[in-house]
Amino acid sequence: MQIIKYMFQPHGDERGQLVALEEVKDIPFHVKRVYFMYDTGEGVRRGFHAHRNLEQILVCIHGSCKVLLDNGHEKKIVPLEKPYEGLYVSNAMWREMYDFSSDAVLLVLASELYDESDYIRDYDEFLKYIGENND
Ligand code: T46
Repeated sequence: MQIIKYMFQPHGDERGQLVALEEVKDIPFHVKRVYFMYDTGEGVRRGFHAHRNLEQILVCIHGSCKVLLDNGHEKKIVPLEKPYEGLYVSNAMWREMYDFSSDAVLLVLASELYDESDYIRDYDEFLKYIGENND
């Protein structure tokens, strides 16, 4: 499984750092939705689902967390520790986010609007979906 991590360009000067993200140019899709999570309790794991039709970029803009990606054949753990790195998460990819530092803010740029029917929340159903669509 190939992990795609984008290293964004920080524009730094004596005032500090600034990262600008433009759809299509810095992000490989049109961004229809932005959300973020924070105040994530110790030991919490989130996610536990895949999407049928959604591309996302995850950026831990403060603090740190880990993301487990699972394509149904292989699992990889990706630490997110820098505000200028973005993890690309394709459709048909099971994801779990965990090991949030107490100050973590995880920003997500998404290619589609929120749609509960796009979620696959059952792992066996995910494996079936992979077998029918990706193999
Ligand atoms: C994903 C990972 C990385 C909304 O109303 N609109 C939204 O756009 C989102 C994302 C969520 N919600 C509501 C639905 C739930 O009542 O917020 C609540 C928490 O969402 P959820 O339990 O799905 O959160 P996570 O952290 O498990 O997953 C989220 C995204 O849902 C998911 O697409 O890839 O972050």
